[in-house]
Amino acid sequence: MTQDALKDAVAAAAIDEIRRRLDRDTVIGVGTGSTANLFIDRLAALRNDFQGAVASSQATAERLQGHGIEVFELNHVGTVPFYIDGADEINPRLEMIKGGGAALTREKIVAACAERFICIADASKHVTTLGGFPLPVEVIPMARSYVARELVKLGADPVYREGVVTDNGNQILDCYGFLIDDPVAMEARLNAIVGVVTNGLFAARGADVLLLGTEGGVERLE
Ligand code: ABF
Repeated sequence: MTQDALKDAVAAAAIDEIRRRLDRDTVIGVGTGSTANLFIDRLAALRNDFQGAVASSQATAERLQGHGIEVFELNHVGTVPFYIDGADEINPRLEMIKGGGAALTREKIVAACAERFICIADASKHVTTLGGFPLPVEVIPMARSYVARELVKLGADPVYREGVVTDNGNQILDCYGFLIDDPVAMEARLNAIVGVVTNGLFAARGADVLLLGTEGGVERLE
């Protein structure tokens, strides 16, 4: 199976996971990236079964709207029962690295509001230890060099993702070479650097369910 076929299989599994729990008042959280896009495309068929969605990026909002799904501002929404999103890496404790698509801050905010985070990923994302994928850190532009120096002190090799401006008007440093043996502690440590908006570790609030696309079928880990 191709990686795209595995992504589509988990998108379909996510639809199965939520479809019986939707009602006309439900607003769901929807993530960003190619796996999330496949989920959005399948969600279109259910558009009359729920109220709408909160989007983790402008790109996702536009794709949802293109399918006739209403997009709500998070501040106007009460409970978000589900947040469905991909990941760049996920470990057996369902802690993740996210942000390869530069949408990490809004993803983390919507995830924080969600009762259940359903991660959809192909098998290549499943790792024993996080850190093979460079860890994205969103920074206030004027703090970029300062934050980079602080990241070097922590053992990383940060690289400025040139030409990328986040939906929040900020910049991204991709941290290579980090040893992430304690993701919860590392997430908090990075958040404490002045000028950091968000880092791509989703460990304090990881996923609740992982739908993992493998050659043998979709595995459900909780
Ligand atoms: C988002 O999409 C990100 O946090 C992550 O960077 C990425 C995963 O991308 P894809 O689904 O395209 O592999 O969820």
